[in-house]
Amino acid sequence: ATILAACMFGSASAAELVVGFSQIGSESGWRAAETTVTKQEAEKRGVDLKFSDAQQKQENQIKAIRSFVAQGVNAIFLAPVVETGWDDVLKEAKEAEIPVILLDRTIKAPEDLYLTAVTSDQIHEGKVAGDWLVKNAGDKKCNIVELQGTTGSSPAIARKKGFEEALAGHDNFKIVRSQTGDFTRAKGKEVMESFLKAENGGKDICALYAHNDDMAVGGIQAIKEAGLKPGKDILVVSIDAVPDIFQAMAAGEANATVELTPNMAGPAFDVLEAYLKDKKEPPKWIQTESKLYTPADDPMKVYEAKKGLGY
Ligand code: GYE
Repeated sequence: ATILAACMFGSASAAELVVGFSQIGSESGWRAAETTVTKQEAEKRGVDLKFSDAQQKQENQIKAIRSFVAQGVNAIFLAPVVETGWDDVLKEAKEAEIPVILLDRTIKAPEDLYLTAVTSDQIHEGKVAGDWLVKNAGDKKCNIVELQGTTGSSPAIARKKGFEEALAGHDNFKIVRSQTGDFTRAKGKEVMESFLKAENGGKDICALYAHNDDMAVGGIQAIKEAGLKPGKDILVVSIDAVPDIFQAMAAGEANATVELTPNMAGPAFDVLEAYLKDKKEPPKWIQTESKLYTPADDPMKVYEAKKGLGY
């Protein structure tokens, strides 16, 4: 019977789930880990994962989704690069009765166009980062420079908002420069160089807030090249908790990060399997944890532990 089934259904077994995954790209260490973990989770569960890398372009993601619909996949995972512009293509998936699960970023679209979203609370992440700074930078005047994530993406919008909420009412803190570094190390470094130049070689900057660790690592490099000490002359706070930021912490060059799990796929597959089996509707939002790490948390130990987790 096994052989017969194999003949009838090709190489995949009859029960095998086919899931299309439209990934943004590989702009950050965190995202590369998310891709690795998603592939591992699929393999562990016997899911046939069709992977598509959009090279940061929404139009490529829209094409990928259309192709998944044409192939008749059982479900689609979408990590949406920006918040808006998804309605039409998601309606097409809905008409084809293919459930869509959002991974790590949210969108502005009617809720019935996707099954659920597995994400962190990105406003909260920004708030945690800002609270850390307010508590630890003292009462002196503190000029902050901000490296934003990809323009129009939910984490860039929300992490900015949450951070500003934390600063509200603390008048000694001021964001003096804020620009996108597109979540990449190279762009983070480049933009930080321009911030340093504009702010008296960096002497007028008290802290760097980066929407992800990769940009912080690029920023740290720029600070060092400007002859200042990151982590001391300029405090560095960011988000993701990738291994490299723990190395920077161990070297005294980074001060705080907020953890984001790269395992969005695990919970996504769990609810998808339950939905396809019993039509069990998941909640619209599956929230992952956001934990603050500082140099007090034995950064080299965390670094070692992280490396097994898709990094
Ligand atoms: O923090 C960043 C990435 O969408 C929340 O995207 C995610 C962000 C993550 O490239 O590193």
